[in-house]
Amino acid sequence: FLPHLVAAMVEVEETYIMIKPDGVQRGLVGEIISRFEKKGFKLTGLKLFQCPKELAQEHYKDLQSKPFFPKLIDYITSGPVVCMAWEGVGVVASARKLIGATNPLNAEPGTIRGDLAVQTGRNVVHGSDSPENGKREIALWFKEGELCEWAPVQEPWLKE
Ligand code: IDP
Ligand code: MG
Repeated sequence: FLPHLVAAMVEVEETYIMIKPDGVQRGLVGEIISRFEKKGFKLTGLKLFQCPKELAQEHYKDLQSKPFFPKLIDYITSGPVVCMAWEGVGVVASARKLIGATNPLNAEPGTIRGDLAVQTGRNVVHGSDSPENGKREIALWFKEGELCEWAPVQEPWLKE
């Protein structure tokens, strides 16, 4: 592949990142946001939010048959969460790498879960698992007018 053809194949994606109630209660909000900021992705939405049960159930509907589902819904609605939308080329997979494995004991050091958590049921952060789910989840958690389109001044220093 010629470099310009490869560049044309990479697409700007959106991902939904959420700091779960344990991350908020433990004072990890700044730490977690800074990892995505420092990486160079673009923040397009941010709010502190007390999630209603119905929204948590809709967000995690693919897991509704799992035995841990009721506890998961209790956990996600147990206190405020920080909802974020992030944008960038390859942001979905890259954010999952920054977050680390679902079970924090299996998450590599250097990842958010690897550095900051010990249990699957208290793994401090969520990240969308595909570009399609990124779009779906951002539409689920944010209302119209809550997202910002903007051009970070650092962009020429991140992208050649
Ligand atoms: P992910 O958050 O890494 O994408 P998923 O398998 O999509 O992992 O599960 C969603 C969330 O459900 C997890 O982040 C975790 O909070 C919770 N969860 C998953 N598996 C278990 C479990 O076996 N026990 C308790 N909670 C679980
Ligand atoms: Mg998942």
